[in-house]
Amino acid sequence: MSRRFPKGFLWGCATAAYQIEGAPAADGKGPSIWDRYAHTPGLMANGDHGDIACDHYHRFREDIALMAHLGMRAYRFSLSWARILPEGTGRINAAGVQFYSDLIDELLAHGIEPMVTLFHWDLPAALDDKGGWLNRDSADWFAEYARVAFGAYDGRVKKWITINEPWVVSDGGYLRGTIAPGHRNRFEAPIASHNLMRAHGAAVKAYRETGRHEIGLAVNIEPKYATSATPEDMAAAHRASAYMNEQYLDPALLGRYPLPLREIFGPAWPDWPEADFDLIRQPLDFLGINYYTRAVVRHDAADDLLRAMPVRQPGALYTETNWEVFPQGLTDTLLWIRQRYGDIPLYITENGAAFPDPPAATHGQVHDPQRVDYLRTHLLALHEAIAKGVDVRGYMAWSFMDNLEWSLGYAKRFGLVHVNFETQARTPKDSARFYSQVIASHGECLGESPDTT
Ligand code: PNW
Repeated sequence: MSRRFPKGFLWGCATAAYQIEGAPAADGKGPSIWDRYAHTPGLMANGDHGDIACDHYHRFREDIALMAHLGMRAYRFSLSWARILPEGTGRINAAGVQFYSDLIDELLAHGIEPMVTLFHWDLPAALDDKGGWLNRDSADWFAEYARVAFGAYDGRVKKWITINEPWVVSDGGYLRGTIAPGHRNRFEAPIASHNLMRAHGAAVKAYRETGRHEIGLAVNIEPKYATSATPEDMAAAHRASAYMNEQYLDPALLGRYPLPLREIFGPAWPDWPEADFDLIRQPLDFLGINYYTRAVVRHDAADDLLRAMPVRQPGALYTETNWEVFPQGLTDTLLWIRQRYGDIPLYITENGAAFPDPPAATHGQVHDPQRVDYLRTHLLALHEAIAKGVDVRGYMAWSFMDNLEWSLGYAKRFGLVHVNFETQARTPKDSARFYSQVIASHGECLGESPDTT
């Protein structure tokens, strides 16, 4: 069977500002909640922080040259809101606007299409001081920032993403406290989610006033399978999916929340103004899907939010972040999206894995056979969904290079390119070379590899 991908399929890789840039106060940048969180003792693995990270702020030209050398056709990155608006609203920082302008020009000069995420978690600290995503005004703040970005870059940027993974922001940032701003409050989580979705809607609405290209939302989707066919386990899987997946896609695409959320949050579930759903549900040009893993769950009352517990799969391969490698979940996810939400153009905006790499590169090589295998099997799974008619238009590998894996620090390496964080040396791993071949052959070379799906 031919593994050729559709004509015009966009091959690329992805990063996010706080994970790679460093330079947290350069050229007038304001602090973000990640600058604060990472400098709060005890919150980050190994005391890591993003002050230097991959020093991409100063090395973006070399990084883009390397992307071009590897054959990337697209690059998904995020803007740091506080570089552009140091206080989140109001005063525009020209030097911050210029940085991304230069970055975009450099990409275009190398024939690489920019895909820009407006918000990948680094909220300006000044806005957190006003309640952050718990404040209903956050939708207006975000629309104001989005307008500045559209005004500066639309035309050169043809693919925009409003928000990356609202679930992770709400669950990690407001419910479990595992990422910034580090709250642990069941009453806050649905409010943060709701305002993130209102902000998404407000930015899309703003884009329609002036925007000339495409805008969408990026969600993390993790299909939930029941460990048995008992009604209890099936209901547990249903709740888990409503919480992680439908909580965001339903309001964005159907204009309502899935029913199980009321049961999950109980008294912490607010009554939302009906008009909010008109704002949230905006016609989208595409949807970005971040896929890493699945979960198999069983009913368990010990989990007091979802009454669903993940069950470890014997014999399965797990990554360094403890995620099961399950390529078929990508096919299932894409088919499920079409079935539940209808035909909408899709991009895989993230997919990848952390594996322990051998220490860098004495002979300029980093062998990462597990990541090569992860990529190959997931690309085959993606191809299968496309062959079944799902409209997937591109694939962005996570990540271009090793970077700050948020509170897990630098030890979890997702990069196609190895980064030595002492010397800042970049070394393409075997997976980068493999991906180059995939791109060059338009997927054809996947058919020649041992088919392990
Ligand atoms: C994504 N989950 O985060 C982010 O968009 C990236 O910035 C991050 O580096 C990457 O995945 C790898 O972790 C996620 O628990 C974090 O399901 C957590 C989950 C999913 C995605």
